[in-house]
Amino acid sequence: MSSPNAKLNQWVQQMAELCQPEAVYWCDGSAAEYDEMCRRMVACGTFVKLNEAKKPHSFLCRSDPSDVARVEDRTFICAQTKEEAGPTNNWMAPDECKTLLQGKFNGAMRGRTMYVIPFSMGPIGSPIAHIGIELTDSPYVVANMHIMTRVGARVLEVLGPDGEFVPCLHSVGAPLAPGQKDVPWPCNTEKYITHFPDERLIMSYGSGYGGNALLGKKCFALRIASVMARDEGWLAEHMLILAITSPEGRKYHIAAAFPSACGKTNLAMLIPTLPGWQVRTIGDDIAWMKFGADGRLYAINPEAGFFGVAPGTSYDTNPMAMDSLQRNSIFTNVALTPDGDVWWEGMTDQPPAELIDWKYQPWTPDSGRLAAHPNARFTAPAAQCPVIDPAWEDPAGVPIDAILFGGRRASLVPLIHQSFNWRHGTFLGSIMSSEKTAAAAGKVGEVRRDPMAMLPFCGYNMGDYFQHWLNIGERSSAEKLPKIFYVNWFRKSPEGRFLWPGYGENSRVLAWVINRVAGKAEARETPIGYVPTPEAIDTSGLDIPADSMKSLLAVDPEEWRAELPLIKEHFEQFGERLPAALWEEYRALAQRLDGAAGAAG
Ligand code: O2Y
Ligand code: MN
Repeated sequence: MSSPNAKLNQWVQQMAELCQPEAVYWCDGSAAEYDEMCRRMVACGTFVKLNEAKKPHSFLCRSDPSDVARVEDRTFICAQTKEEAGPTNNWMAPDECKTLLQGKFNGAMRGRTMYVIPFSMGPIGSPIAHIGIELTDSPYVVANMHIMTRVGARVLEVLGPDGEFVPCLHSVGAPLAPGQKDVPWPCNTEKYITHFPDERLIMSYGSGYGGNALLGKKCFALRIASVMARDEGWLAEHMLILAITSPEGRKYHIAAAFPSACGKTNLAMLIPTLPGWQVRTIGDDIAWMKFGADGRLYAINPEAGFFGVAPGTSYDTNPMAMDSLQRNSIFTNVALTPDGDVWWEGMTDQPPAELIDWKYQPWTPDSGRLAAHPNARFTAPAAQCPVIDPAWEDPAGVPIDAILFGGRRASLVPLIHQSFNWRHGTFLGSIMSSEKTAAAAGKVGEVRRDPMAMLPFCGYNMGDYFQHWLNIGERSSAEKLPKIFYVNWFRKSPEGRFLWPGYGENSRVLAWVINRVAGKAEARETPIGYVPTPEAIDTSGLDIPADSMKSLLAVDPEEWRAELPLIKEHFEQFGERLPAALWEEYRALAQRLDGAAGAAG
């Protein structure tokens, strides 16, 4: 088979000549094709079919223990100059990288099939969506792309004879010699996850896992799409999208960016405890936002599934995620129960008495090691989420009313504050920070800046990215642009106790956000932005002492003044590329803090 698109056919042919697969197969996206991929993977030991009565039509997959997560140190932005990639990205000169990868991909697919996956990021044909073509030698990638994106013949129809697509070349880098027996998880010790922003091209070699291999996700939908968005005047962001309906029946939409370990998936699927409010999920990880004719920003979730972290997900923490993954799902690097179901740390209070762990070893609670890998994942169709919004596949997208930034800070940052305007909101996003948890590499409690949660995902210089955010704010009027907020669910008392209960109670904070958007909620002006008055957050039915509310919403000018040198140091890494407007915001904050300290003293 080939496509009606000559450029695509030529590229596939060239890549097949380079990679020398045994066969080339064009994916049609059908259920039969998905089943065939799974059948092949069961046959070669990559997949274990789970008990049909427990997890219908679902599979367990164990990766090679060396190939378990995104490899940021092997991820490169191959812009023309290092300056264009910026200080937060690894850079390789495009010609040097191409020459190197030419060598790696030469014969890389020998003995394997090259699968051609036409996929749409976003509802097929949506004006906000874009098309990619992934060439891969991994049936695991094909199966996961079936769930995570819209795959198949319809995509080629929309692409037509001269439509644009993002070429995504992927190989696990493990060619098979004639007669050589395959391993369940082929991969290479050398890995290259490379992006060519000028050509809008992705080449990934050596890993079969997650964001390294499912190239529609981080590589396309964030790194390459952020470059497209800069050039075309839209936003490609690492944000969940949710719909929230007020007791009066008005529907609003929120996009929110958080660094890892801040409960992003939980917020996307939140069950409000506040009576009368309803939350529905549109996306849990990525938002593409383009301006509508009315000057508002409209968002789509470019993905069709969830690639969620399994450990910690339970019927207590996220029942909607648990319901989403009960069937038609793939589980990677979790443990297997004796009755053919899956288990991971945090799923139940008591672990099962015995398991087969993610490395295929017998496991008991006394084993002294984890049964599931901390980055174990479930791949589940978004359509299976019981609270998926009816408009989640609307090709027109949903109008965004509010953008939330956030992070995990034990002190300093109040539960919620609102920016003075778009420019100040951009400043808040640019200084986003989070304290490391035990799950992250590095010292626990250390503050890491992660602007807009895009640090590993911005495909160009982040200084220019901030300027792009400022430019977006110039493209419409204040009343049509989303209002920008900053949230911190993780503030602690001096004794180290979380002050805010979190989970469903976060709906109380979302209600304040929406009431601010509607011009109905009280706030006081502080040096860092508008902070709710303690009464403005509905805590009825909650046992939160008034003192705790005061602490949650406190803004301590002295503490903030101590943060200024850290913000300055963060900004200085971008040199001349840091927009002057953000330095102005920095100085304005410093002045307001001086004023507040003066007034207090
Ligand atoms: O380890 C991986 O490859 C998965 S990374 C990932 C997956 C889903 C959502 N977000 C992320 C992320 O790293 O932000
Ligand atoms: Mn993510």
